[in-house]
Amino acid sequence: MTTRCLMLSGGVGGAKLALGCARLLGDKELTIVANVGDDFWHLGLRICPDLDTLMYTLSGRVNTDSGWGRADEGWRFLECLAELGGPDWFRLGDRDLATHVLRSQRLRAGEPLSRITADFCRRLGTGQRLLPASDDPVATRVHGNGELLDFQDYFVRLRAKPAVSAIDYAGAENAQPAPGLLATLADRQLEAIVIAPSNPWLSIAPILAIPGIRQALRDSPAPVIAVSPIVAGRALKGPTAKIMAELGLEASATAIARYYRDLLDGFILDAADGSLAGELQAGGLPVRESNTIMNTLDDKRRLAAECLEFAAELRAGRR
Ligand code: FO1
Repeated sequence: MTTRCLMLSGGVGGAKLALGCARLLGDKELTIVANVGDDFWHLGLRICPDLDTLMYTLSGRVNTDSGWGRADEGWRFLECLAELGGPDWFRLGDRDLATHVLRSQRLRAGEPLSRITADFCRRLGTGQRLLPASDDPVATRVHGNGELLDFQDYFVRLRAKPAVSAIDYAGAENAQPAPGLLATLADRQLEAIVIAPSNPWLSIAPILAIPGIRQALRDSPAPVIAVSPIVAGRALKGPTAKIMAELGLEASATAIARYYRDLLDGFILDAADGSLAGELQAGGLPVRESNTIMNTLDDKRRLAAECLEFAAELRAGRR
């Protein structure tokens, strides 16, 4: 299969579909745009979880149990940190630490995140193009329990327990899309844009909040397809369903499709939600049913292939 594809991704679910796509397509055909709203400074280090999850997943180095961090990890640094009274709630492994130390040093020396990421990917043997959504800082912040919480404080330290009343993306309004991103979206050879089954509010919205990206998605010659992260009212992973309820939304694939509606040319929902397809289609949104649970590499490849086939059908329908 040859298809030029761009994927918007955040977190573990996004990285799984990105791996499926990477296994189907040639390196040069796939661009993955990673959420940077989870990025933060911790212990003097710049941590970029979604970029690293993608980089480790695509290069075969990810810890497949947690879905983040490196496989075969050691925790001596964290043990010693705790011994000295340091913050050990965010688990930085010994191997993973090398990424954060070197990235932080290079950022401090003035190199842009996109260039550092491209260099790390090349050295780890990842041929796909992995782009941070922006080289500028964007910080997802959660308003919960009357407090304004930094994303990792909310997500990891407080285990996503506080009820969310609002979410903002600090810095997004002044951030520029990463170099080359808008040009890729405008490229007439781009054939598919896939919004991965990541959390729309925590992973995808910080990308869409960067001026120019939403419009470029709308104007792109390629069809935009989203894969629902909600199956039968539950999140594939993480607190998506909980957050939807807290924001006053029904936790359903329909609500996800409505959230992205102004961007979408097609929507993939799980076969378990097949009964919801009719209403969406009646509203003018082409829908495809699939098995969206990605446990094995075959699952990831199959779902990726369905996204690309669906995009091809939508392109053919436009001609
Ligand atoms: N997620 C956790 O739930 N607990 C952790 O201690 C943790 C550490 C961590 C270290 C490096 C890294 O790249 C990711 C890490 N994550 C951790 C995942 C991170 O919180 C991600 O932002 C989420 O998975 C959401 O995408």
